[in-house]
Amino acid sequence: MKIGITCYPTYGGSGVVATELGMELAARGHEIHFISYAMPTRLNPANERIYFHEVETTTYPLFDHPPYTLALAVKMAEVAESAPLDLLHVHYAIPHSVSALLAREMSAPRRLPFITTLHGTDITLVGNDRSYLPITRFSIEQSDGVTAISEYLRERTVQEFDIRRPIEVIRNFVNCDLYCRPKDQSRRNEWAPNGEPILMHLSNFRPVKRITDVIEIFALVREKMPAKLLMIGDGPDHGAAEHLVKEKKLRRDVFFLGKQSRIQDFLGLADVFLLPSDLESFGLAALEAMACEVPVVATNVGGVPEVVTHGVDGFLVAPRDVAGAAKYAIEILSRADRGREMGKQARINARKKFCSNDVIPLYEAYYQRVLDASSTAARA
Ligand code: GMT
Repeated sequence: MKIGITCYPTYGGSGVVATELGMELAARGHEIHFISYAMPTRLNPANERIYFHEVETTTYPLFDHPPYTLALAVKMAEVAESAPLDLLHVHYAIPHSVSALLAREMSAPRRLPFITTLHGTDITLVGNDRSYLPITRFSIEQSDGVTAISEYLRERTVQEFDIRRPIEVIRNFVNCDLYCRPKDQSRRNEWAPNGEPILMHLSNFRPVKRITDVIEIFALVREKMPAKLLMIGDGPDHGAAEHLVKEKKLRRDVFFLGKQSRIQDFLGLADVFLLPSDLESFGLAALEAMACEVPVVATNVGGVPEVVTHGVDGFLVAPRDVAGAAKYAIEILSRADRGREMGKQARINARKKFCSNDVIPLYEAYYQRVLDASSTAARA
């Protein structure tokens, strides 16, 4: 198939999923055309079946904000014609789904079905905002196919947007060949030269991620034992987190590593992964950590319980329960094996339920169903 994929190219879960999906599909022989305003962070365009089409917005003195949604729609229609594409797959409803809808209409009578994958705040925060809700609902209803990355997100979309059309749950995935624990752990010495346990967090440091809670949790762990914390990513709450680190006199123990493109090189060095978000419709970072045999301490919110099983491959606490999260992190790190058994179980569960080898064929089958339905509708 020839598939156009649109996503946010920035450091965020939906862009990561879209990029990994495109690369997995290309490896399986499909031709993938990424259409966005910048190259997605994790995209390796070396693969000969991967193309990147940059959307450029023209400014004009009349515009305070260049109309990206329209420029994207035009680029989608152009690529669809020249490639030519079989379908478009957009990640994160706003505004990608609206652009795809325009591109489909512009491409008529040529068929250009589009699939919208819902990821999280496109439904739970932004899409829910009164100014966006009607158009988000409209573009979901108008999509030729809609998928959600967890059962939680599917249910929430149906309830809050009163969606009548079916939404397919295709969960996020991880490539367990790439994401695994390195046998050689010597790189830990860079941050933990005396064999201290390493706690880790990875996100885009937005308020919903509660990264100051990560620091608070670590501070409580640090009161009980020597330990180090690696913070991967960047975003609006970085400053607040650094400030807290100084206030708590933890500067020697907390390392901000910034945005990393090969996070698989870091995750497998951790002993515990912390994800204390106020909301996660899935929690991709937790899954990637699990594949690297890292037990997760996370909040019991949204789709996280579909990923982490409390007491088996990690622990779940109520949102903002910093003391509870610290207690579980200490419990894991105080075990004789420092949580290795739980980490191994985490990888087993990640492979069993979320392996890319099993999930990518679900997308392929779904694409085929949407294409079949679209050609049947065209014949009718
Ligand atoms: O909603 C967001 O935070 C944005 C989105 C993204 O683009 O980064 O993240 C969501 O999608 C991820 C990938 O499917 C999920 O793993 C995250 O749980 C989800 N984030 C939230 O629901 C807060």
